[in-house]
Amino acid sequence: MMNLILLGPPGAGKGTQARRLAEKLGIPQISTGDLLRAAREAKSPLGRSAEQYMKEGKLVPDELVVRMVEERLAQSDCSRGYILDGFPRNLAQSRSLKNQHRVLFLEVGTEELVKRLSGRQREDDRGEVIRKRLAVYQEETAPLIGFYEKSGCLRRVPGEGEIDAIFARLLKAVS
Ligand code: B4P
Repeated sequence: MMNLILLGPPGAGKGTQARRLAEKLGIPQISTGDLLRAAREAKSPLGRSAEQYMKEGKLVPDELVVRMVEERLAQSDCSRGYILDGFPRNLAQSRSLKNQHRVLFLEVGTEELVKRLSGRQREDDRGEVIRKRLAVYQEETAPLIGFYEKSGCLRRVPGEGEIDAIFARLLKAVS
């Protein structure tokens, strides 16, 4: 059973690489960003609650995201493992995970992140929202690096360069 966490700043390529890893390893990709965007499109109660936070580049409240992830992980396709993409994003979320995980940290410099996000057309990829998301990452998500490093389950993977080359590094890190 392979339970993976893809950790990294906004725009690090978590989604891009998680999709490839999921296909290669035959386990589902669970992207909290994608699940929240789908809930928003469906105008479900969760989607309505999440909308304003996402628009402003803030984290959606933990209780909503944790419940959403718990429900997703309880589905049968996760029994052989899964890839968490964008979760956990703070220590409280990480404490909600019961299983052992291997953590892959995609390292990308700020300049490159801003370039990538500015080139995308998503609603939350506008100048001041990008800055907010990067600040939230530094404050809330970056402490997870030390947390997982101390427990010995984190591998650092350089996330700049060709998508194929980064994918090969990730595969090596999990093999
Ligand atoms: P996410 O959907 O997780 O957005 P992200 O961190 O920006 O994306 P990612 O790192 O996956 O980047 P991608 O591969 O797309 O979150 C969006 C929002 O949802 C958050 O701000 C928050 O409000 C909410 N949310 C999500 N999870 C939450 C949680 N757990 N708790 C609370 N709130 C939560 O790549 C970015 C771009 O770079 C793409 O255009 C891609 O094509 C490009 N790219 C990728 N790799 C590249 C490479 N090697 N070279 C050049 N470009 C590359």
